[in-house]
Amino acid sequence: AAIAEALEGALQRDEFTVLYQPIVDLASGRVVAAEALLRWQHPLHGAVSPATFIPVAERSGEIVGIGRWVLEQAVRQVAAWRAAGADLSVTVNVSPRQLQEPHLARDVLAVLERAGAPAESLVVEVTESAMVDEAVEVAALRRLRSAGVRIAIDDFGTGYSSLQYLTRLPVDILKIDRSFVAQMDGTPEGAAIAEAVIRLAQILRLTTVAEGVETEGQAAELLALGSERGQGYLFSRPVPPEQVSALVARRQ
Ligand code: G
Ligand code: G
Ligand code: NA
Ligand code: MN
Repeated sequence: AAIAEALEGALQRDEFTVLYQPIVDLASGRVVAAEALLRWQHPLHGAVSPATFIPVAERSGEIVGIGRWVLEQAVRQVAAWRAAGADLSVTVNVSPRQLQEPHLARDVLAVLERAGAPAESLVVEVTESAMVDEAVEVAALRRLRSAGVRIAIDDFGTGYSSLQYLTRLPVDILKIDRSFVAQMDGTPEGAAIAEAVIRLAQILRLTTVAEGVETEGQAAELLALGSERGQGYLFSRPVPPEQVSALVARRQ
């Protein structure tokens, strides 16, 4: 209840910021994208994790306004990176509540147009466990995708009906949940799930992003298994946008 009250007006009081976690091409080490991750600094509660406040904002409906703000920030940021010569895309987490907004796809495309960013520079990330799989949500994703926005399934493999989602949702990217990456230990058993997801993605012609990559060993094993992309503390924590530019410059 304290969180719900503190959330009211947090956007207007300018308490949110967006950090970006680089996503790298595992073969070359180059930064190819960045995931926008929301941060909330409350004057009394201090830093509150999105894992805590996003579910609250979902229930109150405030996620719609907050999510829209994140999207605008991220799209303007990717336009700025591209104008500065960095060929990056940006990934934005979108909650089911947002997908149920009647004009979401139209609004997203308007934001892209105003910022002068191509639809191809945006990836919308949805969490399978949170998807209600309602016709409305699937229709919103289809509209976005037909305009050129790519769709990623976050935390793939942790939901109760992952494989079913693949047949129903328009998808471009599977993000391998970090729990499966953490299990990789150089043995076939440890890598079994990551390997199975990568194979599945290859057959379906989807891109994989391995999350939570923390060691060189994991990065090498993922690359050997055929995962194109990785994200995790090995490469970078979530950082302010200037630091993403610095990482891009360093790896070129
Ligand atoms: O940034 P961190 O790893 O603490 O994120 C915790 C959780 O919050 C993750 O599941 C992440 O996807 C989610 N999250 C972070 N930023 C956003 C956002 O802008 N919108 C939504 N819906 N979820 C977010
Ligand atoms: O649910 P989602 O996958 O979007 O969660 C992203 C969260 O994972 C963020 O809170 C981010 O800070 C965290 N994260 C990002 N990289 C790593 C990593 O390499 N290891 C661990 N343990 N957490 C990570
Ligand atoms: Na995410
Ligand atoms: Mn994720």
